[in-house]
Amino acid sequence: MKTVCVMGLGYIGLPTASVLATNGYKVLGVDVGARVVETVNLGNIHIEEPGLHTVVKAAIGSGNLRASLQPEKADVYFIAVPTPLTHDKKADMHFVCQATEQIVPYLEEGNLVILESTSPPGTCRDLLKPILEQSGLRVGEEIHLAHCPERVLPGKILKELIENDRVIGGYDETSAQKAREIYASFVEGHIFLTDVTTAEMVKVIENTFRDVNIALANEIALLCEKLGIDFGDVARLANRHPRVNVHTAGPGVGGHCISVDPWFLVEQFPETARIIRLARECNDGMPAHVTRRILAMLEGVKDPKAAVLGLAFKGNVDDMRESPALEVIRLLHVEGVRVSVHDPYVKNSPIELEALDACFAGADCIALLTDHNDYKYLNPRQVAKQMRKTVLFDTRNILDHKEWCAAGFQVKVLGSGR
Ligand code: SAJ
Repeated sequence: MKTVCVMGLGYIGLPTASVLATNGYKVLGVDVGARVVETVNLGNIHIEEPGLHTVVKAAIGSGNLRASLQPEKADVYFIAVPTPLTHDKKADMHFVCQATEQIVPYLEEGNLVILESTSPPGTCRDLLKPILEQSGLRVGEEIHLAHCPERVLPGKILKELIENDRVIGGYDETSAQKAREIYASFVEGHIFLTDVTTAEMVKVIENTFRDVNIALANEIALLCEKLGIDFGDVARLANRHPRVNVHTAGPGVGGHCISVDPWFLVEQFPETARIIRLARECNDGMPAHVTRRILAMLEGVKDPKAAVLGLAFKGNVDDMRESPALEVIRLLHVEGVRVSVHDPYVKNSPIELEALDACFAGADCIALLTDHNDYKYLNPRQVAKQMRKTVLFDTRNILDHKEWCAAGFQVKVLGSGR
């Protein structure tokens, strides 16, 4: 098992392909984007992720990693393509199907196919197996199939790829054992073997668990606003209990995972997955709440302008997929507010981004929507000079509010009724 083909060179596929290549495997990375293939072949990266450029450069330099638009024969195939939602909140499996269909002509007896993409429980058994068997080879007999869901946190991908425990679901025992062999070459965490459907459910549940907990935090934040108290104090003090872990409230849940995966269960089991649906709706409602609070701050202002800090879905990453900031900006536009947006990380944004000075110039309020570290180093006195009205709305509760108050700002915090 020495040659590997990784389908998809995104946030998961590219780090996985590079780490495999630096661990002695001959790896071909396949992507549908010609620009992605070209960039990787030059040893460069098309996504922002700490440490990734160094590993890709080393992998390409060693000759063990190449990128191409087409797959080739290999011992092991990884499928690491997106599983987004359709507009009606159903799992869109067409990238997974396409990537699987693409490898069918190259399959040979003894090959192993590993699905890394987060997928609805039942995907390997009901969707992948029939496609793979178009090769004439039987899954579980002549070819092997496993699900090993990725678990890495954007911003810490390389560390977590190596250090996190992994769950491997095998279509059968041999598939699981073969998949373990390849992961054991670079994973330092524990590796747990189970069946494919359990592994699929484990992954979806991990993200659902987080979504439900964030929804609870957001609901508590709304209650605190009504009570005229501070969510930050409530969460900090409640978390002194040994079995309580209130999560962080914020403007909503973004990214390609947590805001997506719980819907897979709602789609499959609409009658049963009730808490899961409610949590999704609660988190999806946060941008509208944030917008209402911004509008209240701008009430009475003629031709108001809001300075939005952060477009990415969370701090210190360039990823704006499903970012709550996008929805807040859209809603503010609908209400006739002029919006000026800054983000130090995001590239190729469909929304025009501005430099900090242009963003603050003549603004009537600042809405901090993403917890990028850069924003902690802003000088509130300098910022105040540029603005028309000095109001700050910190939806992530990350700034030094005393300092901003001292610079003349009226400071509002999400989850605080004070
Ligand atoms: N967020 C909150 N409050 C919190 C935690 C997060 O509002 O207490 C928000 C963030 O601002 C962000 C969103 O939730 O908008 C999601 O961010 P995240 O850091 O929780 O997670 P992701 O989407 O970057 O990565 C998650 C991780 N899953 C879990 O922690 C269970 C990661 O391990 C997965 O590999 C990844 O999803 C994935 O690809 O599935």
